[in-house]
Amino acid sequence: MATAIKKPLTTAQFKKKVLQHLNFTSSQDDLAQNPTAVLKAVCLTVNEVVYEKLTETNKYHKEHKSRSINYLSLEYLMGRMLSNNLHNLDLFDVAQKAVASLGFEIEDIFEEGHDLALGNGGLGRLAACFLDSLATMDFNAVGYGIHYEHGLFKQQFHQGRQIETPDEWREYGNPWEVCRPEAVQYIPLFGHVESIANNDGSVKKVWHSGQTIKGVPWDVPIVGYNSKTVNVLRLWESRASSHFDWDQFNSGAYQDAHSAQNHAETISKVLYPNDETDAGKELRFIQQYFFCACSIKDIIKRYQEQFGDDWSQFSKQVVIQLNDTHPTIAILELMRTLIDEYDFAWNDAFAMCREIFAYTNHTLLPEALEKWSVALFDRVLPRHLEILFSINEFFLNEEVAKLWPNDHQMRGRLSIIEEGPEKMVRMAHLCVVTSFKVNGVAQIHSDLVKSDLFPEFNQLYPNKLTNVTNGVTPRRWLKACNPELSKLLDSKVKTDWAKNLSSLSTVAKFADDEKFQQEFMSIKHNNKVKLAEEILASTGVVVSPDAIFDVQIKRLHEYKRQHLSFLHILALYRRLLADPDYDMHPRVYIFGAKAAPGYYLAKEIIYAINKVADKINNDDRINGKLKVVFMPNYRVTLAEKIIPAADVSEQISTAGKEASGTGNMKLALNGAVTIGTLDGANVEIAEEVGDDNIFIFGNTVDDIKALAANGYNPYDYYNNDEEIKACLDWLHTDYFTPGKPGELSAIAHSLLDGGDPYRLLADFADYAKANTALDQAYKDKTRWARMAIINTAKMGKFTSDRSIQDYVDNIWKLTPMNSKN
Ligand code: NBY
Repeated sequence: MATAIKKPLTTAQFKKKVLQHLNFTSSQDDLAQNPTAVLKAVCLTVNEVVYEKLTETNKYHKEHKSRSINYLSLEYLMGRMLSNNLHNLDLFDVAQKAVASLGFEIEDIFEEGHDLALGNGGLGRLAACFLDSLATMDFNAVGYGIHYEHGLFKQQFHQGRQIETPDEWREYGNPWEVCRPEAVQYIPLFGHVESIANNDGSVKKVWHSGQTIKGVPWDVPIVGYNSKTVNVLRLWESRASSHFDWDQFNSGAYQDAHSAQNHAETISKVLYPNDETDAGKELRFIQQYFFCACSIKDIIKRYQEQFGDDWSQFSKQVVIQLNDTHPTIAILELMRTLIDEYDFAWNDAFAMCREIFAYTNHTLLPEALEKWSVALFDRVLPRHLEILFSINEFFLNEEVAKLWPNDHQMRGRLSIIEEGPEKMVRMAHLCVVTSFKVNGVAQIHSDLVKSDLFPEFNQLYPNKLTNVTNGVTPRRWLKACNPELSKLLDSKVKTDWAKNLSSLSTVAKFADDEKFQQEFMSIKHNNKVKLAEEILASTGVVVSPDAIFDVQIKRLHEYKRQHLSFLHILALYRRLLADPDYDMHPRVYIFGAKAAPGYYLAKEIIYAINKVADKINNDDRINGKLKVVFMPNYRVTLAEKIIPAADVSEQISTAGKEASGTGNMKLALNGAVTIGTLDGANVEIAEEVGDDNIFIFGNTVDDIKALAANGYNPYDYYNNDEEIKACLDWLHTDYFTPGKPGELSAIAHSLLDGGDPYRLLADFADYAKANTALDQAYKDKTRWARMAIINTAKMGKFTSDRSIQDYVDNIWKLTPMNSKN
């Protein structure tokens, strides 16, 4: 380690502080009974170090007038914070010893912590990884988000069906966050716009709002790994602007006085649980605006504290990254503020916005591309709508018309407003028009953004569309979650691989070293033993750590094709029933996935997997060769347990549908071998590990396009493949749902009469073949060990530090702390 930061506390000092907090902050005397109190005391102890570093970080950036990146995201999937913060501050062993001397195992203390689950899936977790990298690399960054009272719902299974219960992550407080009343903001909503004529003939617009909401910021510190930085994640909570209407109260309308408060507080109450569909609900729109307005006001306030009314430095000081289109209203809010509150000319305000905003696209799925009705805009944000129209007018008349004169079709296609029975605002178009850079999240995805999603925009703005391949933080996703493997890597790699992940490539030279292979695979085995215990505890199913642990963990969605794996499991089961000696290494299929509560087929897929699992796991005829478990309540903390124990990583989306994937990176980093399609970041993973160390199968993006062009008919596969036919027919029987035939029919129906929109049947045979090859490879222990080691060794590209460096070099143009010239 080149420049290790000094350990901030000794074990004795740490223990003393923990005891002080137990005594004076929590008034706890009976320690042994109360691991929760110990957790809190440990967090408060860590906070003493964290807040001191935060103050230093702020001081440095003020003095040096550092340009800042402001990351706007409706979602942050942070998971638990303690273990990560201890690792990043190099206090892990200190805390472990201190806690042990109080009679506790540090892991048991971690188990008391709640996940901060303020996100749905990949997009929210990416934001969390990026914050970790930004702090680790000493960049001046603020994450802005919403302080949801309830994060993503908790999932239970009742007789195989998903049941959602509310997430109460801060029912008893969150030790990491601090409220910042001094930075409260007031946000206007509704009302009307008045036009006032100025003496010079121009018109001044005044927005008379109908309601004001208070935004209260909560700061969560983000601790860099072995760095000088602690940044903040600032989360906005909505409150009624005046807590109580005393006039109403005094006139006897007690209930009404409360209702305004309830209405205001509803805004930050709950995270919308849809991962790939636009909810289209008014409350969601207000959430987005509330959060954007608070964040823009805060960014301006921070700027003005340093530069006062001099706007000349604003775009040099500030860059804003929009994490998908969800925070797009921030663009309109900045325009409105500059024009209406600071008297900017329209052109100057627009030019400024075009220097400040950049947008990341995370999906090509049409149902995920956000649209809001013009009518809703008009009711909630009348002034913003006017500004939006003015941007559209400029765009169509000054830019579209120049390149495509008199082309009405083109105007209609590119317009920010979609005409139709109900006029809609295309949020992505507003983003592309106003941002200076637009990026996709893996090379193949960014290429498709250019060629299929926004080809005309790419013509109009030739250098705007670009790629930044996603990454994951190796601190959480290797160092903290897989301590044994980390130690082994420490022994072989001289530099600090957690900060320089490419240095792991040196372990590739041990890929054929018998001793190293043994050490590597015995760590995997130990991790599998631990996961097997967890599986038994959460599902009641006994699994053998000698079996292949085959993992598919991600949100449940048809395009991710959990049901392709499910269909293949049925096929394997059928082969085993036909021939109990069927040659296959025992395999445990491990699923983890939440379905959006309103997504019918996703929930049917969960049910079907659970029902088939019940049958298979209790069938003595197949000699335990096949097991299937669906672990409930998949979340960051569960991922941290599953990933180190995975042998196989299932990344089997329909080519062209998964923008990137990030679980694929985490699993490969921990030595799992991917079976996957040429989709998202799988393509780049294959490039890094080489064809011998990954199982690629299925139709490519071009093949998938050709299938559609030739008139895709799923019945062709059904009628010509006896195995497909038998498995689909099986679903209509009561074999898996005794006495209730047809309970699993929905899947078969969607694949046949539903047209198989995600082309499962077209990929089935090749998937089955790849699985056979995988099975053969696993049986050769040396070969498999080599593959697993190469996967870990070659993941250097996929650290989120590299993603952040790409953003910094190509989009944000930041300078880190202490590297000023
Ligand atoms: O973003 C995911 C992509 O599917 C995945 O391929 C990629 O690796 C990851 C990070 O770039 N997208 C995702 O997680 N999206 C959402 O969670 C999401 C949430 C809300 C809405 C849409 C998508 N929404 O419309 O409200």
